[in-house]
Amino acid sequence: MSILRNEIKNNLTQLKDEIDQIFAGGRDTVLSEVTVGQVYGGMRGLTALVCNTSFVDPYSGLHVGKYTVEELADRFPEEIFFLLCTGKLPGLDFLSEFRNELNERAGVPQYTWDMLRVLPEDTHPMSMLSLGILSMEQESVFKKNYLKGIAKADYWKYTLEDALNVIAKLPELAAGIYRIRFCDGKLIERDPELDWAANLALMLGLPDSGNEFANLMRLYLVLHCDHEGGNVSAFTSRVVNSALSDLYYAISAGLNGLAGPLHGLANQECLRFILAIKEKYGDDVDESQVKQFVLDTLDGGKVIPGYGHAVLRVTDPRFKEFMNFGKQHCSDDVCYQIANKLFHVVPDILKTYKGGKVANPWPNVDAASGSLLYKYGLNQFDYYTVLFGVSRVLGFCAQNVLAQGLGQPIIRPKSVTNKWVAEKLMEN
Ligand code: FCX
Repeated sequence: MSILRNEIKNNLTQLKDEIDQIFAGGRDTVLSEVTVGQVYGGMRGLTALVCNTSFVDPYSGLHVGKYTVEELADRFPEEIFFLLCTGKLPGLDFLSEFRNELNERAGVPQYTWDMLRVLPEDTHPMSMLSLGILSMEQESVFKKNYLKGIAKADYWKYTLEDALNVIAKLPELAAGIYRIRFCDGKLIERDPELDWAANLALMLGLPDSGNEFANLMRLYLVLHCDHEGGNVSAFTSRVVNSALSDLYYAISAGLNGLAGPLHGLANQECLRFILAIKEKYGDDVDESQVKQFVLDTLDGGKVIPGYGHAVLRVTDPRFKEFMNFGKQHCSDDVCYQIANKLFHVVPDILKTYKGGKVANPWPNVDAASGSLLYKYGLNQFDYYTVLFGVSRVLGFCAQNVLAQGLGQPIIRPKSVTNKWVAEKLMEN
């Protein structure tokens, strides 16, 4: 923990220096203009936020710190959390220190399990995850200390405490939700000798769960960790935390955004899509049949899940990493093969669909991940976004710790009415 805390401190010093220099260069410099279309169009393409944990280049995809996805695919999620918070990868001594830290903080309270067990049987696992986190809110170290009175400069330290407490409990909470919702409800104990992802793999208790599945979990938790600041879940989490609502509130809120079908839920829709193709045409489905299925889906007014992106304009490098894993470990798996066939046919179809209106016809991260999870026996699609959420919490935590460390104010953009916009147009 001391390694992490010291490096966050160094990172904050550097980020503050950079901001001072930027301000000295011109606080009033215009960075971006906003059009009427953007105001009514989800603020797409409007540069109005700073996020120093990661950024998404439309053409080379996600960068965490200065590293591309390809450079990070073999790392542990714990190392990625360090990178998100500090801007650098940790040395060799970090992983064991961090494991000890998480071991001390692990353990989901009994009242959380009791609450999860009395929910209706068909409660969505994402609701369970969000509720599970929120149920622990009164444990917030930030909140307790804020009530006592703490210096603003120290907010980040207490936010980090909350972050570590949540991260330590997450694999157990997420796996427990799976066991309660889809299995016999018996929880599997964590192994303090295992890393974060391997523990999650262990506690899920899947029949095929072995080293390969633990490796898939490591990759999964690395690839979904963060996607800069403007996506629905990260932005929601940041907005909530900017009101000094503690991380439990902020994480729960971010997860609620992730649960939407245009965001994190798309991965469960992707596998459903793949299985529907398999069911209609059988295991030997060919590319022309896949193409027909895609065209029929579009004719039915539905989107092709796993394709398109608000920022990316190329094949998502995270998709490529999952497909590489599939090629290595399950190239003969039918779902993997259908995902591959979709990749061959969908982009060309979307390029001309709606007169070329689809800004990005290429696959995003969700197009591949479900088929791999399914292969290892995780066949409850409703659960997939929980895994996305476990990973994305790393990004929520890092973004909020750094924002508090930089003393960022409450977020409050100005909204206007149609009348105001119309009058503005008349003026021009
Ligand atoms: N299939 C069919 N139509 C699509 C499409 C797709 N995969 N992607 C975009 N379009 C359509 C849009 O529906 C829109 O049509 P409309 O104007 O008639 O409503 C038009 O193309 C322009 O949209 P576009 O600017 O390309 O995309 P947006 O930035 O508005 O939306 C998402 C981006 C990701 C929401 C959109 O591409 C989509 O719905 N994709 C399918 C769902 C999905 O995969 N989501 C996961 C995204 C991501 F990975 C994540 O955030 O988790």
